Amino acid sequence: MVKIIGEALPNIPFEPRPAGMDAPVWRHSGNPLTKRNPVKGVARIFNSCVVPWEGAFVGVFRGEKLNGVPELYFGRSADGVSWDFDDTPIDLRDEHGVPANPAYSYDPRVIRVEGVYYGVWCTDGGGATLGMARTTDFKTFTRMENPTLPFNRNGVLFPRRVNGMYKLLSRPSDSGHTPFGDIYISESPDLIYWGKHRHLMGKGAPWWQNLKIGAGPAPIETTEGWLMLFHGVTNTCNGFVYSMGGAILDIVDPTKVLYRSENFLLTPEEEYEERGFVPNVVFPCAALTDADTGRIAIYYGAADTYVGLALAEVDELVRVIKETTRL
Ligand code: BMA
Repeated sequence: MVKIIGEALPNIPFEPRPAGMDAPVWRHSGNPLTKRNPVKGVARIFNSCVVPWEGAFVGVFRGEKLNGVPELYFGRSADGVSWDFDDTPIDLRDEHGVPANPAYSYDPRVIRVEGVYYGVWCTDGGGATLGMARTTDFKTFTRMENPTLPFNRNGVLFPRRVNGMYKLLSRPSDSGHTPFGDIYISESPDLIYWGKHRHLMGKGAPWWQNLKIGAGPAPIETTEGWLMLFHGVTNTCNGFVYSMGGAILDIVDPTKVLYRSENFLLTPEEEYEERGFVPNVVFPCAALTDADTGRIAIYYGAADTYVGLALAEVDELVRVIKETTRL
């Protein structure tokens, strides 16, 4: 039986798999969790990140304003399903309290490492690159050094140091809609200086991920290794299609990919995933886990318009990834 190594989260938002369905990942009945125009001045909220906080949940959300520019908005929820959002973007400050708000911000990933919550997101650094900030109270957010040069996206920190080093997944890209992309892994002793960059995983042969891939939620520590959910993209005559896949990385040396699912685990099938600002997108960014039950709740962006919630159980998810592995 595969187990999650981590904390219990008895109030994880979860529903059992619908009767008659055999896929390893299913959707929450409350989907989509957000509607269009969710906040005054914000047209769409999607590709967002949720963490447990003081018995409830908070999140950092990608909010696309009426001028089309994305910014990060703070949200809170008692149950992880119904959300209240601030109506102004998060105000980032530097170490001296001076405003440090970039021109745009999107696709945040937030994870707690040793008691501090770190956010990594895509932002302007003279071109699209990764930004990083930290908070311990979700009231003040301190901007840190950008961990990468342009062009880079899909930055994801591991939830703990491995062999004493912080680990970061990223996806070098270009200044546009990037018709290529593999996942890399880097390490740092201090979250400032990054090195030992390694190619982790290339785009896959199976067609759903044959254009590019990018990391999703922070890797989940399990008894079989790091469970890494990611997005894979294919191109069609009508544009890109984004699906979710899964891989398992070695727990001691996460530069080693042990297993990788040949098949997608989630692909656009519901109307809110197939129709929206960008059709045919499921884009996972966060996962809540309950170590006691093995339950996993995956927050994903749907059609660049809504927040969706997908559910899974670790034992079955890892079994399916292993059984369908094609490296
Ligand atoms: C990617 C990113 C994501 C977005 C996706 C689909 O390149 O920009 O934010 O969800 O495209 O449009």
